[in-house]
Amino acid sequence: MAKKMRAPAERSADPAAQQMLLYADERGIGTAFSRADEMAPCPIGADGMCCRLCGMGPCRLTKDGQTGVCGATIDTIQARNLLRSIAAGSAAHSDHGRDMAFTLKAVANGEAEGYTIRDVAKLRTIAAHYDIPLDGRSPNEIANDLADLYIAQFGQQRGQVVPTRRAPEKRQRLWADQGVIPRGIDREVVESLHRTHIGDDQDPAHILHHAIRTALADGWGGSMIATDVSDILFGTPAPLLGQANLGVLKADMVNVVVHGHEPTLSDMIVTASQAPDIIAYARAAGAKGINLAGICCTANEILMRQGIPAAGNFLHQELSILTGAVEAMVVDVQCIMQALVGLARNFHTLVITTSPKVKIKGATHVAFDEHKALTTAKEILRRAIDNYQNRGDIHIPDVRESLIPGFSHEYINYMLGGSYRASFRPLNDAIMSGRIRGVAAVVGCNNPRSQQDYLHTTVTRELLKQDVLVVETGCGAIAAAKLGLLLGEAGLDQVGPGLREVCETVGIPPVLHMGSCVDNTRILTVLTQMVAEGGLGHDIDQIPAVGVAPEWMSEKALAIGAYCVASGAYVIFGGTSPVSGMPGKVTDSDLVARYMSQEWETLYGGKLEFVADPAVMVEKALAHIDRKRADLGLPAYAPYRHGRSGDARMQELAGLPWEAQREALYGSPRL
Ligand code: SF4
Ligand code: MSK
Repeated sequence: MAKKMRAPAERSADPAAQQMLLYADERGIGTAFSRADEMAPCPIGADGMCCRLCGMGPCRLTKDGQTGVCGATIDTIQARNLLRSIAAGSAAHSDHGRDMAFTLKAVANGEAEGYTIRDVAKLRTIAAHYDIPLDGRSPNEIANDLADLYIAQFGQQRGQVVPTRRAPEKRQRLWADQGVIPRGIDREVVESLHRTHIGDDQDPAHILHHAIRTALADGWGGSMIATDVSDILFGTPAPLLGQANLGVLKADMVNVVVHGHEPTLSDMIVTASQAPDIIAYARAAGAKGINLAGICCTANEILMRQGIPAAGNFLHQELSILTGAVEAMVVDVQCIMQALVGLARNFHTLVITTSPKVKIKGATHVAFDEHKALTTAKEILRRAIDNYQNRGDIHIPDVRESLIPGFSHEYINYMLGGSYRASFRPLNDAIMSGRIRGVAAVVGCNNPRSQQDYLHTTVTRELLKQDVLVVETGCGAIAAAKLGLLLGEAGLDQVGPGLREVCETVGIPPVLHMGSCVDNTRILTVLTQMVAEGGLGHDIDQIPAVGVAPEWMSEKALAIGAYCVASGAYVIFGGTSPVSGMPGKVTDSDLVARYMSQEWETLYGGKLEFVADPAVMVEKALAHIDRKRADLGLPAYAPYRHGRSGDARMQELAGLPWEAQREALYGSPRL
């Protein structure tokens, strides 16, 4: 039977992507979208019913009561597979955090060419959490101690990974009671691999218990370390104006796209691109200069700190090369498709790998070493400039959107109260009064098996209409940016009346871009600060909040989902469930899914569910928010009570006579 190939509009909701997919089809060039159409996912693997952990298998369990050759049951296999994925995701995030900590150590000791500590205030705040002495010490001395402490968290064998101490006290006690406080980041990941080896842990509940501990080692460990150190070295983000989508590429400049996750090299490429010798070199090659753009979470890192435009999210990596206008795609770690190399052969693009951990056959490798970062960054740019003369026809879609990224938790705190009374009080008050119904984090990847960006933006738009404040990270944030939801006023006509009042009063967009996927830890910090502010309970699970990852695809997403659950959040994933177990066909295969929904809620107050339909995602999210409001004794959501102040109200009144305005505002024509 012929495979159904989707039309461009079915593959992506993004008009720039649609143009490029049409162009790819015309030229007969494959992309992740066409490969997804051509290759149906294996239903047994997709539903988590395949085990390939030993040479007696692989075992495929597709009948009731069937076991693997070793006797493993379907629920054991699903729990083991899930734990392995969470371990891999945690390892990826946390190894990124480790590298950041080593860079901080090198900077503190004057061994990292071109880097400095840009945010001394954040360094001191973070160091103070751990009682590192501050008085009379230089930033480098403090940073050296913090780097040592953070590096030690990875190999630590006993005790408590230190960032977990920043969680609400009640949550820490709960973790201690459950025995899930991570001891050391590497230890939990290694134990995950040990437990899932043939013939080890075979009690699904016990396996999932360690999934929580491993995920906590990521969220309140490796990822939090990555975010902390990135802010200390490269600056804590604050709002600025940026642009997103393929239209940020420039026809008359050398286009260099940075892709991956770590800000270390990309930040230095930004610096190198502004060096007079590099600009002169580009001009000598006939270009007007160098134009940098980002893809995926590297894009988020340099967009929110330096305003470097984002060429797109995960599924834009191939599309940017298809423009023919990219001289070099420079990648570091995670979410980099091997297909880039083959695709680039159709054009002139150099694919340059830089991490000692990531090489791709056929790509150019320029090893990045933070001790001579500026030198490496300039070498990469010179190679890109040399490649400009090889450019052929170009096809850049004239599609780009403006956005305001950079809402770190520090900035949210500041924006709500100003320099002298920075506080989460106004946010808590707005939730308590019902102006803001609740908060949703709409985060995560793209997945070519669904229409790119559609689920992200549909869920976001629907929640905004229901007065839910939305925070976003990762590729979801770029999806919202590309479709124009991250620009203050531009998005306000799409939001409910109470949320609109708050956004107008504070001067914020209704969707806050909070960074890369590693920066989901910023959301944990915001939730912790909301608890500390008071009025919304004593722990994260009491806050009217949800997390949604509508287009997830990476193992990191599963780790994020699990640490959010362990922190008390209701998390909804879209797409397919890796533990669904062929519903209706194998009746004994839903134990793990039920455990993650029901038992995790009993144990941690959070739960993880997989929901394919965006309308149901929104319905479930709102039901959860309303239940949490009721549990707190807050007034039920009643949108008609709001929207009578702010800019909208002023515009309404502007057309009325003076006395009528006074009467409407103060109940009397005279004061
Ligand atoms: Fe099959 Fe058991 Fe080996 Fe898995 S561990 S492949 S279920 S024999
Ligand atoms: S890059 S993990 S596709 S968010 Fe962080 Fe995007 Fe998901 Fe990769």
